[in-house]
Amino acid sequence: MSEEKKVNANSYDASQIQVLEGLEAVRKRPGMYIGSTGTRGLHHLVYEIVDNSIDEALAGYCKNINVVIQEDNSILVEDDGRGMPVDKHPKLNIPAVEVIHTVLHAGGKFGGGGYKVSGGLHGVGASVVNALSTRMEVEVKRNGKIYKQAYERGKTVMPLTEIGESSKTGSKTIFWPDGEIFEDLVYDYFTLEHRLREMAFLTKGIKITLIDERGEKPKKEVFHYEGGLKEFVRHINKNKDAIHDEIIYFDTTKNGIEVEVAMQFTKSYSEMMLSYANNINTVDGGYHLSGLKTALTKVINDYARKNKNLKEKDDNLTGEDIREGLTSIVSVKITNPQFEGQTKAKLGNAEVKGIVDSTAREFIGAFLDENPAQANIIIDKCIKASRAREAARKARETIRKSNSLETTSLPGKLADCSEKDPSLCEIFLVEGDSAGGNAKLGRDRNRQAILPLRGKILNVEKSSELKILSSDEIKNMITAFGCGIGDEFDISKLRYNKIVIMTDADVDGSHIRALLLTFFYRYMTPLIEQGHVYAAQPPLYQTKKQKQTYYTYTEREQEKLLEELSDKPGKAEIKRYKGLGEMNYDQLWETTMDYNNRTLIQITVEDATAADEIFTTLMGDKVPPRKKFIEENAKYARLDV
Ligand code: 0RA
Repeated sequence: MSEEKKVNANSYDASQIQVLEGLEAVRKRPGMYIGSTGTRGLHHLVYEIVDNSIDEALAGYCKNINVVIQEDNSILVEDDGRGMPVDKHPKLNIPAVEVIHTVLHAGGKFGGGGYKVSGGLHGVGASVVNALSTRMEVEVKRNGKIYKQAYERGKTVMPLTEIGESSKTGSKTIFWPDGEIFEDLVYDYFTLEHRLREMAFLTKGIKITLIDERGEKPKKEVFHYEGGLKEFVRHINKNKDAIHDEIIYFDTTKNGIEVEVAMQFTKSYSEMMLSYANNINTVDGGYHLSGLKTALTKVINDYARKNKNLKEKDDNLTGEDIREGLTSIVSVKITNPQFEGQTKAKLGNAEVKGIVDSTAREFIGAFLDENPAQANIIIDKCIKASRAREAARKARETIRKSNSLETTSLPGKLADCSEKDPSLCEIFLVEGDSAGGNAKLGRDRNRQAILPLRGKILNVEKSSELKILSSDEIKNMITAFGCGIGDEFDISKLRYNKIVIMTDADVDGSHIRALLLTFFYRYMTPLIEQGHVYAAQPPLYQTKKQKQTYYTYTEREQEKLLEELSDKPGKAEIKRYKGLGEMNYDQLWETTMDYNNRTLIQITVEDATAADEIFTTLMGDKVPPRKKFIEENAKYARLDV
């Protein structure tokens, strides 16, 4: 046995065995560490590694991070930080870089200094990524040298070795996710692009380069924002109409807590408030977000009173009135973040509220005082929103009264089902009267209701609540579902367990679907959150050969089918469906509605930013981006949400 192996053998003491057991635990229950073994978990591996480089940037040592999706779907992450430490860990007697990659929860235990502010949803570190990869290679440039180490499924297979010299410093990691763990090993460029861009917005000045080496033409994008959140708000608002030019912005530190805020008001009717704690998107908000809301409501009302936009007799503007059309982002960095709630996506540090509140009051107040013209435009919008909300409240009241007066007043166009237990019922929202007619004939009358929708439904992104409430198509849906709308929405009254959107598999169909989803997302949020909304998948092709009929739902399925059928004699008759209306009622039932054969896609709101981005790209005030989006995405058979 070589000298080196002996040393390794000696260090295989109790603590080493614990190490291996630790990583074994990760492989046994990967979901506990990275959330899932699906696509999300697969992408999470990248964020874990990039987070470590972001930490090095936050500590002030790293300016550039490169992320490469390599041809074989392995991932390379490289930074120009100090390089991971290579000195021996005093107790474990192995190099620090090896500890980082083989000991669970070793992150941040070395060297002291600086605090770990970054971190993915789980913040589990490089050792978990290592455990879930068939192979991982790490290179460190430090002390004038280049070191390398390699691991397989978490176990060290190459001791730390000097492989060259360099005057630079930095760290490079390559990993190959394990097919025994993950259901799918293919990385999605747009998912990585989205998260890396977000990370760059949140880390002012960092330059993150994403390269995709798969495919014939390598793709490359650089995310570099000196303006931080200010540029993030501009990015989100690029397809909205802002009502003032300058973005309200500040970045300050108080009591060791860094607070960065950016906001801009737009003509949109919805609000978009993002919040982050240590670069983690706190989708359920928390004390940073409530601090900002409190400050904003107070500052705007104070200003409106001081400037007599609000008279003495007038009520204060509500937070909702003020936030209509607002895009805002708050990001805090704190030493001991407490993440609460079921999804650990709510910031629970109470001390943050007062700090965000006081800093935001000071800065937003100063902005209004220094920019009276912009301030007036903003206050004016808030007052208009307040009046519109009052009018909408009255309209809602009228709808509610008319509903309760005649409880049987279901819309005339609705073909309801006979079953009374909502958990067994479904409603199909069908594009067009002819497809609606076929769906009525083909359905299971007992459990399936049909509501035909005529043409385009109202674009809720561009319409006031009052206008929305006076649209017939929308009123029909509200009455059919039975839950009301907006703040008064009551999911316990839902009359159907599944709401199935059934549109043509073309651009118009996906537009109508997007309009419906926008409406549900804005006004009936729990419907989507609780998974009641589905999209039907009508077939793209019907293929007949030798008296057999086949239906396929994607281009790829059709290609496969034709390949399989090519062995058989005879000619295949192929029909491409342009719309639901081309199918007979029995075909519609068989391919799209029959519980046993159909595929329904459940709609979830996985990422509010991405959804809003798509909704506003599709629905926003400016037309050209929308056209471009539809053209780019029309070729994908999948849902564009
Ligand atoms: C010096 C000391 C510490 C970490 C690093 C450098 C470092 C780690 C990584 C991970 C990816 N890139 C990196 N670049 C530098 C230890 C700091 C601590 O544990 O608090």
